[in-house]
Amino acid sequence: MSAVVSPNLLAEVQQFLDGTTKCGFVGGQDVKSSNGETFTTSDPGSGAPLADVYAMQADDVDRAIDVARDAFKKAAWARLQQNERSALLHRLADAVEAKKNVIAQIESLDAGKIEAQAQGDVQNFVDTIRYFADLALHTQRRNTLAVARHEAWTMRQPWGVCAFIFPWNFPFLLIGWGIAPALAAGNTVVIKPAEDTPLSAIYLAQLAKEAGIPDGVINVITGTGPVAGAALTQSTKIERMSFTGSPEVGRMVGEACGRNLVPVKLELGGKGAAVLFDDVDVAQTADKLVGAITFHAGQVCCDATRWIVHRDIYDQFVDACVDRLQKVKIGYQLDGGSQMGPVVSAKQRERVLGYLTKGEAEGAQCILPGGAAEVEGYSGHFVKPALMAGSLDNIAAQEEIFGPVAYLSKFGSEEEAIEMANYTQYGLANSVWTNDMSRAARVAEELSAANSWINAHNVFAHGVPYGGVHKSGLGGGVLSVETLYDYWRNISVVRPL
Ligand code: TXE
Repeated sequence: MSAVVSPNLLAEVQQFLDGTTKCGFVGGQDVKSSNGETFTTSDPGSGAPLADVYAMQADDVDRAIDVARDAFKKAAWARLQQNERSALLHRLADAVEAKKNVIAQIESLDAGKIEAQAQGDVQNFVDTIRYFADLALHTQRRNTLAVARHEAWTMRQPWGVCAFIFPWNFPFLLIGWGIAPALAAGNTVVIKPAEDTPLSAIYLAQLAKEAGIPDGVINVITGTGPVAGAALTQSTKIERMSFTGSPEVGRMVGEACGRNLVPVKLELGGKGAAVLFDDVDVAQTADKLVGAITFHAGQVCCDATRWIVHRDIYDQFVDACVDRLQKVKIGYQLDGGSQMGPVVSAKQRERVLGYLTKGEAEGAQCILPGGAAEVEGYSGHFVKPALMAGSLDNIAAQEEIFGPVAYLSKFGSEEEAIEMANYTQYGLANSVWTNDMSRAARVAEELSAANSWINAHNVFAHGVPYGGVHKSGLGGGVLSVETLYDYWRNISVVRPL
């Protein structure tokens, strides 16, 4: 049903979009919703509808979980030799890599992401699948313990059905971060993509079948949060839950899982700080931080959204940032040359603009006022970058805005900088900027979050754990060997000799 018209559209993407109403994918088959309800996903850059998608109901979700349970129990997935399972995951990675441009364009259209950035996301998905496939292959699943006059051993076994609820900012990449360890460990998965961005998940499920992943191992249920998402979180038949999204919904997910004693991983928002000391190269630091805050229009949970700057370089830094932010080329996500695309939806744009108004009403100075942006030929949800300054008690300094908005404050001493950076309920990621490496290490370790970068922001590597604490989440994070262990349960057996 797509109404998108772009000279850059790939024929295969057009074909995918031209099909009939998009289905969920359960047990290796397309599935419609039991009551026929659908929703429409649209292109944030043009406002054009992309596809109608079936909105799964509670009974659909229940069936999908049953299918995933059957696949876990009956099908060979959990009982495959690890080398066979890892080989199949590599085939999935190969299949995704072969369709990288197609998936990236679907993602770009659905999420409003600059196409080159979406290609990076798809590559990251591929790398994540390969990382966990290899890690599982080389990780001992049985340890023998020394117990006096007894033989004892501990085995790691997959849990069963693992449920995943994903947001709209990195729809495809986050699926990879989520399901790769679960699948490598031998679990089956039920995925609920965000209603704003369901298309790359649907495409993936079909591709996984073609790559030889057994039916029922990867299932996708499309639908709304309050119906399909809630049904998934309330199920007593899932063994683990992983949620990425807002703290508000995260609390509800945690409560529902707590009632059923289902282990839960929550990856929530952030309000990261970048602390800039007076010895930094101001121009270079401004380049990097402006690049980070405008990347995917600031819809990145680990962004540095509070820039805490030494008073001696404050004015110089502000000038450098204003200059760069004004030059950012806002444009349609598939047009080469665009540096910043739209935000995901009209609702998200309202949210971003609302924080600018509320922040100003509470006394923040709007150094760059931001606001809605016009892009010729497109009626999408574009916003201009904004720069605010003032008290860290301001709503714009305390709440996650999820747009291209940075909030500036000044500090004098190192202690003051640490205190200011830690003045938040969130605890996801911060960065320290200085050429003094002892100070950098000292401050990085004092910042109250799970991740600190030095002279960089938003750098990820497979094997380096990533995840939030406090209001940013719980459950151990992603991307590391510990994540793989999360998807195995331990069984200890002891017998007398
Ligand atoms: O997120 P929601 P929204 C933050 C960001 C953003 C704000 C609101 O600040 O502006 O949240 O975004 C599903 N039971 N982040 O409203 O609602 C929903 O369908 C079960 C940060 O879009 O949390 C989607 O799949 N599931 C974040 C997913 O939850 C429910 C990324 C996320 O949607 C549900 C996204 C329910 N009752 C937003 N209600 C990050 N950490 O990166 C909704 N969902």
